[in-house]
Amino acid sequence: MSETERTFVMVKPDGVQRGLIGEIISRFEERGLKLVGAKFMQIDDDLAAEHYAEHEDKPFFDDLTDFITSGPVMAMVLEGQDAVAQVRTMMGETDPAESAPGTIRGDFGLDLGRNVIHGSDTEEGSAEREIELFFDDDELTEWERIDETWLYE
Ligand code: D4T
Repeated sequence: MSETERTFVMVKPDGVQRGLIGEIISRFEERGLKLVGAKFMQIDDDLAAEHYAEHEDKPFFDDLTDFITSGPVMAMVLEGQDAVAQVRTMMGETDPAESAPGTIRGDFGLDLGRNVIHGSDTEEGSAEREIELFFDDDELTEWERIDETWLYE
């Protein structure tokens, strides 16, 4: 069943450097997803290791953490109906080369190690864990978009 939920999304350092923050947020806003938290920040080594803990033993772990700490990121929390899965669909595949045109990675990326955006995966608890990792409760705002009655039946 469809339900309102929150997901963690981050424009990675390559997306920030390439001036894609506005374009990416626009896509989510236009789709109807509601921004409830946002933070322009630099990830330190500890946060990178924690965020990517599941990849700790992978050969690409060091490159991944070097990359994610290499420049500022735009971290945000989006809310909406099935927000986690909808954002994943809008992002495309992990590898931009395999992502369909029309998706964020399919439109703005070519290389697996520079895939522009992160969004929580659909595994139970992933989004909550990542939101807590990046945001304090008082950094998230509950509000109603004026178009909500036109977005949802
Ligand atoms: P993120 O977490 O960045 O949104 O990506 P995904 O959720 O789509 O994919 P992931 O966790 O499997 O990979 C995390 C991150 O690692 C990079 N990566 C991945 C890489 O550099 N080489 C690889 O072989 C893989 C599998 C890309 C995304």
